[in-house]
Amino acid sequence: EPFRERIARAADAKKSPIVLALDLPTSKRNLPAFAAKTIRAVGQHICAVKMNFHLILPLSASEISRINKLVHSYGLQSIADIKLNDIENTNEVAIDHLTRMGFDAVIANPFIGKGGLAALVQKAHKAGAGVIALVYMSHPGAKEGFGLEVGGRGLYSEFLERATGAGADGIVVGATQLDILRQVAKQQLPVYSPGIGAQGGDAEQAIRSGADYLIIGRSIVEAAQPAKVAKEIQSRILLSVRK
Ligand code: NUP
Repeated sequence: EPFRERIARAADAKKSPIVLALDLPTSKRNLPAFAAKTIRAVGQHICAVKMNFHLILPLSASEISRINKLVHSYGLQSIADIKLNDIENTNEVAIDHLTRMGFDAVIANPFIGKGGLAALVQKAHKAGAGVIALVYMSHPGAKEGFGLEVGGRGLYSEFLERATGAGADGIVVGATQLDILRQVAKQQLPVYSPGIGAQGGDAEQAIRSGADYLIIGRSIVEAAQPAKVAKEIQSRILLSVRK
C-alpha cells in the first residue's frame, strides 16, 4: 500500500489529521526515552510522527529505528523532515538510509528542479516510501523564496506543478498562509500544514482553508500534558469538519 493511502488510513482509524512534530528541546537529557514517552502519551490522538534535526542529528540510526518501530506499533506513519535539497545521487543515498531506519516518507524541496524531484520520488516509491514537497513554508521569510515572482507568478505555483508532475504524495503549505492554502486546496495532492500554535496559525482555520493534515510540534510536545492538548485540538477539528 502506498504511503499516501497508509497515512489516510491511519488518520481515519485515529480520527485525527495531526502529524506530531517530535521536536524535542536540546535541554532534554535522554532523548530516546522522552521521544518514546511522548509517542505513548499522544499516540491515540495523531496519525503520524514527523522527526526533524532535533532527533535525526543527535540520535544513532538504531535509536531512530527503535522509535520508528514504536511509531508503527501504534498504527502511525513516520515522516523524515530533512527537506532534501541536493544532487540526485545524494538525495537517493539519503532515501536509502531513511527507509532503512523505518521512515515512511520524506520532505523534499522542489527547488532542486523537475528532474531531481521526479528522480527522488521514483527512488522513494521503489522503496515503499512517500515524498512530500514544500510549496509554501510557514515562516515570515517564506515570501522571500516561495513567494518570489518568477515569470509573472509566485515560485510556489511552479513548485506545486513540479510536485504534481513528479508524482509526489503531498505538499507542505504553512497554516500561516491561509490565502495560499485556499489556492492549493483545489488540487489533488494532500496538503500538510505546519505553523499551528507556536508560529501563530490556528488548527480549525487551516482545516477550513484546505489543509488535510496538521503538523504540530511545540504546542503539544512542550505542554505540561501533551495528551490533553492533542486531544483538545483533535476534537476541535472534528467538530469544525462536521459543521
Ligand atoms: O513550512 C514549514 N514550517 C515548519 O514549521 C515546514 C516545516 N517542515 N516546518 C516544520 O514543522 C518545523 O521545522 C517544525 O519541525 C514543525 C513545526 O513545529 P512547531 O512550530 O509546531 O513547533
